[in-house]
Formats: sequence, structure tokens, C-alpha cells
Amino acid sequence: MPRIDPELIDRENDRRAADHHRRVDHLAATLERGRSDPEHVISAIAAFDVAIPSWALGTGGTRFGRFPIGGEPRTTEEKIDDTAALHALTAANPRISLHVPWDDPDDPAGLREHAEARGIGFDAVNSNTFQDLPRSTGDGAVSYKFGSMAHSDPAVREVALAHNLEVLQLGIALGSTALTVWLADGTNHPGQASFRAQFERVAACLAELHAAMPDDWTLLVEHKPYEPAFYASVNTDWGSSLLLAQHAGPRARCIVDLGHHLPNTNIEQVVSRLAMVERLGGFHFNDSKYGDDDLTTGSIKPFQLFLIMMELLEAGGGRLPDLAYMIDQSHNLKDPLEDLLQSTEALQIALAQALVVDREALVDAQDANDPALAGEILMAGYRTDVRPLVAEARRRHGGAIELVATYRAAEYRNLAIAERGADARSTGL
Ligand SMILES: [Mn+2]
Repeated sequence: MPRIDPELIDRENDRRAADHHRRVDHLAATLERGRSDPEHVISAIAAFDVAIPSWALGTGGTRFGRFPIGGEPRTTEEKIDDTAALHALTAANPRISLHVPWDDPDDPAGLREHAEARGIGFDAVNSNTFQDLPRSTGDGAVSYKFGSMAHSDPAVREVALAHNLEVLQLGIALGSTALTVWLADGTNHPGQASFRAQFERVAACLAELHAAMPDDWTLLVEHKPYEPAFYASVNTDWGSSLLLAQHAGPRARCIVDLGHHLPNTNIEQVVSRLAMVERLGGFHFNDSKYGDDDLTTGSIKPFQLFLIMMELLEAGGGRLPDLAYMIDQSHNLKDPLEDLLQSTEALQIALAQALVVDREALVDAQDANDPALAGEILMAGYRTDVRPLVAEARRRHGGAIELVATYRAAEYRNLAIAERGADARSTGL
């Protein structure tokens, strides 16, 4: 099994220690001259973690093609091994999120043991009712071609509900506490179906699913304006998502996928609204330039990510609320593990930037109707190079000061290719 040796991380950290500590001390002194406590920032970064999606550990693809990288995880067990490698480096990826039936474990207890032995737990489980696969549509008697929970045929809706209940049972066996419904329902043509009838069918189905959940579980709904439904998605925007969650029940909440908004949507404001009514369930982190939801978190709009962290800290009274934080990306060019390392670090950086903002001074400037001063205070946080504190938070928990360089020094990809083969292909997007 390929793994990241903690001693290798120590050696790599030792090589960088002198320079690293100089940078940490300098930044800490700068922050202390302001009103920030560097130790508070370090412990808040260390407390943050983000789940790894099982489907993003192999290369993704577009309709134009897919270019596998070699050594991709062939089984869910191997996906867990890759997650453990990421967690060893970041100290921030202790859970994996499975997607059924791309992951279809026949021995959940054995899988749970495999994960526990590597210090990995299970995040939200995800259902799939947008592909006709034996595990989701059964023997082929029904099809999701025209929808699942929104389908006009009650037999299809029943199969979709049954699949979700099966995923729920699997999640219970694995120790997960959340189910995310991947709802692709909608229409591609005006007049194809009634907006209202489709919405009401989905709402009814989600309410049934909610009623079947154990008390400590959360049902997560995720909106997406288009794709695969290119005319009208049933759960098209945060308003629709909120209505569905409210209808489903008190333990239903909304996922905000950063790539699932129409251009120029003020996502940080969406976050604020959903948090205000206590229906913000979590995130699928990624980034996008145009209409995709695949690019490295924080690689295109790092300022937006920072502003989202600002809203989360406000919602949590200065701390991050306890939500389902997950990365949801497709890695077409980079080594998927390197992309996930960069995404995890981008989240840690955005959070640290938000943490060093002088929030009391910001509120005073807001109350004094002084937008220039408010901007000065906000940008002082955003423009602080917080990377030394982020690296220090990782180092103190056994992680790497430099993520990608340490990953490369470990030659993890070569080890994975040697064990799994150059043509090993992962299931997923
Ligand atoms: Mn998503």
C-alpha cells in the first residue's frame, strides 16, 4: 500500500524549519502589533477540516476526453488509502465522502475497519439517481432518463427513494451522519414538464426520505442552475433549495456548491441568508471561471472564498460553524492528489485571512457608515500573507510545511503506479 511516511514529513519539515520559523515569528509579531492573536489563528486553522470526495481521487474528464494519470485508486479501499495520504500531509482531511454506486461496498463493516485503521472516517454519503446503473435503477425496468424524484411515473420515484434509503443504510453502517441527494432532475425543453408538478414531487420524496433518517442525521440538498437539465433544473437556485429543505423537515439543509451559481451571483450573500435561517448545511468547494464546477478551490476567485469565510465566521460568532465542508472538483490535468492538497490549503489560507480581520473595528466602521475605513480593515486581512501560520498549524499536527513539495518528495504517485498499475482507472466523474 502506498503511504506517506511521517518520518519523511519530519525530514522535509526539518529542512525548511529555520526559514519557516523566521517567517512565523515575523508574522506573529506583526499580528500582535495589530489586534490579532496568532495562536488563536493557528488553533482555528488546526480545528478546520474538509472532506475528500471519493470521485475526485482519480482523473476526471470532459466530453472531449479523459487522460488518466496512472496509479488511480481501483477500489474504495484504495480511495481511503489516498485520503489517508492527503490527511498525513494536511492534517485537515480526516474524512472521505462516498458516492453510491461509484462506490458500492459489499462489506461495509470491513470497509469501516479499513478506514479506521488509517484514521479516516466517513463524511456525507451521496446517492446517484441520474444514471441507470444496476445498483440505482435495478434490473432496467425503470429509467432516470426523464428524471428520478421528479418523474411523472410513481414507479420511478419509488425506485429513486428506495436507492436513497439504501444509501442511508450504508451510511449508517459506515458511521456517517449525512446524506446528500444529487438531484439532476429538470427539463431540457420548454413545455417538457410542469415546473410545479416536478417540484412538488421532489418535495414529497425528500420529505419521505427525511422521515426515514435517524435523529442525528442531516439531509443535504444541493442546487444547480443547469446541467444536465439545460432548460430548467428542479433545484435551480438557493431559493428553490431552501424551499425544498423547509418542506423536507427540520434536519434538511442546503449545500452551497461554489460552482453552482449563475455568473456574478453574490455567493457570500447566499451563505449569509442560508445561515441566517439555519438552513446552511455545508459546502462543495471548487472554483470556476465560466460555468463549470471543477477548478481548484481558490484558484480563480480567492477573494470570494475569503468573503465566504468572513460570512461563516459572522454566522458562527467568530468561529466556523459545524457544517459539512467538502471539496467537489474534477481534476483533468493535475495529479488529483496535488489538486486536493492545493484546494485544502486554499481553504486554510482563506480562513486564516478572515480570522486576522479586526472584526470589532469592522463593525464600528459599518455602524459609522464609513465604507472607506471598512474597506481598509477588510483588505488588511485579505492582503496579509498568512501562509506561515497555516503551515505552522499543519506542522504542529504532524502535517507538512510545504504540501506539494513534500508529496512529490514522497514519490507517492510512483508508488501508487508501481502497486496499482499505470492503467489503473478510478470510478467517478
Ligand atoms: Mn457538488
